[in-house]
Amino acid sequence: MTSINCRKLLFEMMMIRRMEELSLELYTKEKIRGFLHLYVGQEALVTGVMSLLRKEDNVMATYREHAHALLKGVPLSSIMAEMFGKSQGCSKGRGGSMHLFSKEHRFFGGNAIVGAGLPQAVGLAFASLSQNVKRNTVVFFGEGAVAEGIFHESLNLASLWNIPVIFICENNLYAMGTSLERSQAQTELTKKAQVHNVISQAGDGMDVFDVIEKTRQALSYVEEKKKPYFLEFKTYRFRPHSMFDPELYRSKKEIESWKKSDPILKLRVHLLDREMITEVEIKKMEDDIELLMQEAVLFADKSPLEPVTDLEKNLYEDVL
Ligand SMILES: Cc1ncc(C[n+]2csc(CCOP(=O)(O)OP(=O)(O)O)c2C)c(N)n1
Repeated sequence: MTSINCRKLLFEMMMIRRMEELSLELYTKEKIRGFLHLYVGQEALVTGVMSLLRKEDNVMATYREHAHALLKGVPLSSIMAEMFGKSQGCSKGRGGSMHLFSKEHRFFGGNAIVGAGLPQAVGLAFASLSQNVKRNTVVFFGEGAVAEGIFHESLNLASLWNIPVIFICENNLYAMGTSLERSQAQTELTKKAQVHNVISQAGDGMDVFDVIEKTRQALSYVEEKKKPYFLEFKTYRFRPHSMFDPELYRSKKEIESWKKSDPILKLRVHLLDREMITEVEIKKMEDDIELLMQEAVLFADKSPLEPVTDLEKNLYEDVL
């Protein structure tokens, strides 16, 4: 693990956590409206994967995607402005929290439709192949999407046509209020990929080092064999599904027990124990993050709303 920049990982995970908690605060102040899904608890997953991706790679995610956009390089200020519904948002204020998008950063959404990113990722990877452009395509989705037909259609086609996509299932155990066991007869999700002859592996999404290790293996396989790969990372969201969720489907005890595996806490302890960082340095990181957050909020606040006369603009765009 020598080549891993652990301090950067910690900084990014702490930044995601703060961005999400701040978004919640801004939601209660009615600065952010509409839907809002937080990634609190799942930070190690996206951070580990994205630490291995390059600028030119394609990434797609779900509506729980603020962190994915951020680590793909979309500026925090334009993410915040998007959540505020402002014209300087990365989707020009038209998408909100669930529809972050940036062609420039090759972050292709953000999508409210469960499973919608999968076939689009297959298409993007196919386009890269056809254009002979060397880039990876990675799509993140929840275990809820694995129950859908579109999951099977996407994996089947990618396998049949040798399309190199990395499918990453963020298995946080619940699709809204429905647990995996209540909705799926086969809960070993890697088996669902295997029926399409897609090589698959499961990992610990609460452990950033395990995520990196498994993703590294997936990347080298996909790059060498030009075939798809399925990764399932088990994780847990510490917050409700969205802003409207009384959480009747899980107990406080269960949530508290998962919090013992808090990925940020784990990484902090790992680094402190090995004297790879000090408490003072961590505090400095927190202060730096706070500054970045305040700057982004200021930017979003000042950003104008789109004038109504622009309503017919930007309906179509050439993304490739
Ligand atoms: C095609 C479709 N069906 C149903 C919904 C309603 N819905 C929104 S979120 C969600 C749960 C999805 O859970 P999962 O895929 O596990 O992702 P998570 O929210 O846990 O990250 C559902 C069913 C939807 N948005 N799209």
